[in-house]
Amino acid sequence: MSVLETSEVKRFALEKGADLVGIASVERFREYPQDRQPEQLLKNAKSVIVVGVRVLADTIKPNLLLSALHHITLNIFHNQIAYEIGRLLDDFGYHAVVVPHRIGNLDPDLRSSPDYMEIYPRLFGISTRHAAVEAGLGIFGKSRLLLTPRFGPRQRLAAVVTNAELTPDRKLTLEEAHQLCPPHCKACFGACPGKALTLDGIDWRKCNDVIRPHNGQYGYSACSECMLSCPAGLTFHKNSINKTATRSL
Ligand code: B12
Ligand code: SF4
Ligand code: SF4
Repeated sequence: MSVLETSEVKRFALEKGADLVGIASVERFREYPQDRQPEQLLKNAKSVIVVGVRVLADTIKPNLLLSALHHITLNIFHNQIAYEIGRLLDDFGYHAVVVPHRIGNLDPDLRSSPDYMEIYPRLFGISTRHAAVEAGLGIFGKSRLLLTPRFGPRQRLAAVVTNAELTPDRKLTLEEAHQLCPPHCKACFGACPGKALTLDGIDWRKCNDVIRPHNGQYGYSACSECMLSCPAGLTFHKNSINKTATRSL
């Protein structure tokens, strides 16, 4: 098996269109619930590669249909980038499990079931937001979205779990986390139409009550107020942190 360098994987992901790429070692998931560890997807997993593609805020603003279609477009795009990375790993003789995001709607009965919030996330094996934090791409905002220095919460994510031993990225520090989501900020709380966001975290059921009807009406979860209202990432400039994993300006 020929060796695939970490820098080559990253360059490949950026060339395929990723705006963000980061790498976590599986050791970083040791404290996670057993069923949320990468080994659940690939027994001899060593690394998790996370890719992000930017949300264009102006496109999700005008109405819910444009917003839903934009989110679907990004899901297709990051799924394809993750698949391409899986193919590259396969060419080099490694194993790869691609963790994409859904394009179509799920069964509406499942979506309305009281167990939906427990069943649905588990279908994906790992949480790509958590993986992105472990891969040094950003932090959890009070909105529970991934915030990155360049895009704030305005990106969507896919991941690849692999047995290739890649060099993990540095995680963001607490100080960097406070810069991104300052303790005094609560902008997303007031913007959320479902009143789902508080200092206690997010009430997923309240959020789902807002976005569930969008799936039937517009083809996808369309509400994005927590993304639009967040000031993080709006003042990013070239010399900001973590730029090596970011598509060049
Ligand atoms: C399920 C899901 C939802 C559910 C939420 C239900 C839920 N319980 O998570 C619903 C439908 C409500 C939802 C809503 C939205 N979602 Co969504 N969703 C997902 C999905 C598929 C899985 C998330 C997941 O695993 N949740 C389960 C767990 C991890 O949730 P948790 O509360 O964070 O974790 C708890 C426990 O599991 C445990 N735990 C978990 N890990 C660990 C680790 C340790 C160490 C410990 C001790 C404990 C622990 O502790 C936590 C606290 O109780 C991801 C894609 C993916 N594969 O990851 C997208 C994803 C998170 N969604 C996304 C988006 C954008 C949205 C929406 C804006 C809707 C839209 N227009 O697309 C809203 C935003 C809501 C918000 N403010 O976060 C993006 C987020 C991008 C970003 N910048 O962060 C993702 C990553 C999809 C993507 N393609 O990019 N989503
Ligand atoms: S997607 Fe909408 S309802 Fe859900 S947390 Fe964000 S702003 Fe609130
Ligand atoms: S709007 Fe403010 S509180 Fe909410 S995630 Fe963004 S920076 Fe944090």
